Amino acid sequence: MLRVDEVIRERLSSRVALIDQISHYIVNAGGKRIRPRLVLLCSEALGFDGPERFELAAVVEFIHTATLLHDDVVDESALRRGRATANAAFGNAASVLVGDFLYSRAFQMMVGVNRLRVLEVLADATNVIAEGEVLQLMNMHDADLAVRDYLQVIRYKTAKLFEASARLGAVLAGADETIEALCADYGRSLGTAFQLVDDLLDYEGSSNELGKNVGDDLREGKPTLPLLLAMERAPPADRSLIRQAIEQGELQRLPEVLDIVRRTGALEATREAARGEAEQARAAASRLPASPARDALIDLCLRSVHRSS
Ligand code: GRG
Repeated sequence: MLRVDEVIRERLSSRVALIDQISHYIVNAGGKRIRPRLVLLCSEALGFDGPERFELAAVVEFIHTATLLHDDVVDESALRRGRATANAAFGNAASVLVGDFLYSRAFQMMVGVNRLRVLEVLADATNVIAEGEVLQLMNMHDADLAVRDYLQVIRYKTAKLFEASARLGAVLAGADETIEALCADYGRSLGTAFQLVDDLLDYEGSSNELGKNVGDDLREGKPTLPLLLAMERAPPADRSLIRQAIEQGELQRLPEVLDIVRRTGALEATREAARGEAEQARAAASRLPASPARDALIDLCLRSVHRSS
């Protein structure tokens, strides 16, 4: 991971001062670097130790960071990784454009790896991520959203990059189709668990620990699983309060919404759904050849469910 950080820093450079400033601003704020970890662990679990793994690990982190820059503009978010978002600090236009820089730099780097399958995996993944964001936009303020439609959004917008990261480890190692599919299944389930917990933490976490503002999803009228489950379980008066909060994106009612979400057990049920996905990820990883890297992949399943940031 230290080498991945070096590659990230080397490849961030640009002749354009504002690009350097903003890209370093967001990358220096840290981030958990989970997606690059998946590239390294899957390739290592399958016996690959070439330098391309560091390059592709940096590629997926660049794509992730580009999506965050764009997402914070779309969501009008003010806090990310414990500091002002790039849009709050530098404005929307600069954030979108530096996101474009990171995204296109990622494609320059993956072309350098010179493997058509790598390009195919990442071109498909980024396209699906964008579809996920547009689907989510269409679902905004929809209090009648079906749980399966919510799940489709999170598989597209978040799990797809986890899936691609794990799959790339297998592609680099020249693994057969079955092993590649196992890695992809692992990444998809882990990413789904990860986003379920992300949505849970928006109601349960603390802004300090999370590094982003709690209640952002409600402010936007985003119908996530904690709200959908609370509506299924709540008595009619509470149900219409949540419906109104989703339809109008009301943050003033956050304390009441939080109370209902907690009382109905919707948070625990969301964590249970995450646990189910993490268990599927664990089952996929446990079919890979035994190694310390495989054990680390399994360990990530537990951590994804119990994380607080
Ligand atoms: C540029 C391909 C492209 C698409 C733009 C805006 C957009 C379309 C996609 C946004 C997708 C998105 C932000 C999904 C949420 C993913 C998520 C859970 C982010 C938080 O990830 P962490 O917790 O963040 O890994 P850190 O800060 O740890 O890196």
